[in-house]
Formats: sequence, C-alpha cells, structure tokens
Amino acid sequence: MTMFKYAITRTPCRAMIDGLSDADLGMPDYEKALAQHKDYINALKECGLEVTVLDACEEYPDSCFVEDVALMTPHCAILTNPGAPSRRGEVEYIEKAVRSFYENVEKIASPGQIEAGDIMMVGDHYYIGLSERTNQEGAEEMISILEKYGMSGSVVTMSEVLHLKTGLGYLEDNNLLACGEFLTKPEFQKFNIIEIDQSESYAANSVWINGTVLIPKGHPGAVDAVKKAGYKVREVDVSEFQKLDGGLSCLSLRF
Ligand code: CIR
Repeated sequence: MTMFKYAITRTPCRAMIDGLSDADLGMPDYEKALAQHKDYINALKECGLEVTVLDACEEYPDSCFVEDVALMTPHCAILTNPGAPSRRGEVEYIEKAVRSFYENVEKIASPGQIEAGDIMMVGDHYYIGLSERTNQEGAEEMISILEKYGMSGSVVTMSEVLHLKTGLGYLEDNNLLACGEFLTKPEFQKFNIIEIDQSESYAANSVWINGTVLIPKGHPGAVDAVKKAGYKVREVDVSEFQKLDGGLSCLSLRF
C-alpha cells in the first residue's frame, strides 16, 4: 500500500477571491480561507506528513490549488500543462519545490493539456479524466511518461464535473468513493464503490492519507460511510475553497 511522507501546499493569495469558479457560492473570505488552510496543514501533519508550505503567489489567483500543476509518483514527478490559460504560469512556480524532492522531473508540453486534479492514482495505475482542462494529447503524453517509468495509465471519459477527482476518491484497499456519473463507469466496477449521495457530492473529493480519510466538513453521510468502511476520519472545513470549485485533494501534493 502507498504510504505518503511529504506534502507540498501553497498559502492562498489575496487574489484568490478572483479565482476561477462556477460554484455560485459567493466570494471567498480571505481571512477565513487562511485559517482553514492552516487547519488543513494541521490535518496533513496529523496524518504523519512533513509539509512544505510555499509562499503565496499573488500573480496567480488559483495557485493554492497545487495539486493541478504536478503529478508526484514514486518514480518521477511530472509537471503538467494546465488547460486553464490563467493557471499555466503556476507550473514554473512549483518547479523548484518539486525538483527539491525528485531527481526525475518530466514535463507535459502543448498541444497536450492536463491538470493533475484529473488524475487518480491506484497503485501503479493512473486514471486520467478527459475534462475541459485535460485533453487526449495531454493524457497520452502522461501515459507514455508513466510507462517509461514502469507505471500505466488509462483515460476516463466524463462530462459532469470539473476534475476527475471532483467525483472520485480512491481510499486504498480497493475502496473507491464515487458520485454521479462515476458510479456506473465499467472501469470502476472492480472496486468496492462507496456511494456518495448527490446531496453530498462535494465529499467525493475526500483524501486517504496513511489510513486516515480527510473529509470536507458538513457531510455526515460521507463520514458515516467512510467510518463504516473501517477508516479513521478527520473533518476539515474548506468552505472558502469550495467557493472556487476546489476540494481537499486540490490543496496539496502528497507523495
Ligand atoms: C480552478 O478552477 O482551476 C480552481 N478554481 C479550482 C481547482 C480545483 N482543483 C482540483 O479540483 N484539483
């Protein structure tokens, strides 16, 4: 089973209030977001991770969502090429931190576009969602890099949510949190699917870290289901990030 040692996060910038969003939940409160981000870091530490906290980057409103700009595997790191034009420049700001942990660093190049929120790791296999942010070329480039290092990847079609992991969360031990269109996808039927009701869809983006599952606060059905499956649960309030379509996984790189 995968065990994670490290996490990289980035302090939200004041400009986050201008981040990309389709959520229609109002504008985030910056001070509240900062406090929530601190608690998120505490939760990562409680799971045994050594956390690197990068400085806020005012130039890029969405830069706290570090998950999208790199994929960290046990064998190499891959810098992505985000499909959102306003986020492309975030990659160069994460590169130094990524290189400080990895000798092998690869890059996705245009016309390939990919955001790692669209990538779900299951052991040595990586599911890649084709979304508005991730195209076929980006997925193919990613798969050929993964194969070069002895791993594998496959594409998943999707249409309902922003990123693949907006609707899916792998909890190890063959357990998969899923919501909406992902419940019936043939490629996921081999997993023990833990269904997240549409009314709690935001909790499908929960994160397994070394035996504990981080779940966004305010989703009692998800908490019950995950506890019933045998996991320890740590709730984290990330309401201000939800306003920007960002979930728990998006706020860190874990490896
Ligand atoms: C965006 O639209 O790119 C950000 N506002 C939210 C990114 C969320 N990231 C993720 O789901 N992996």
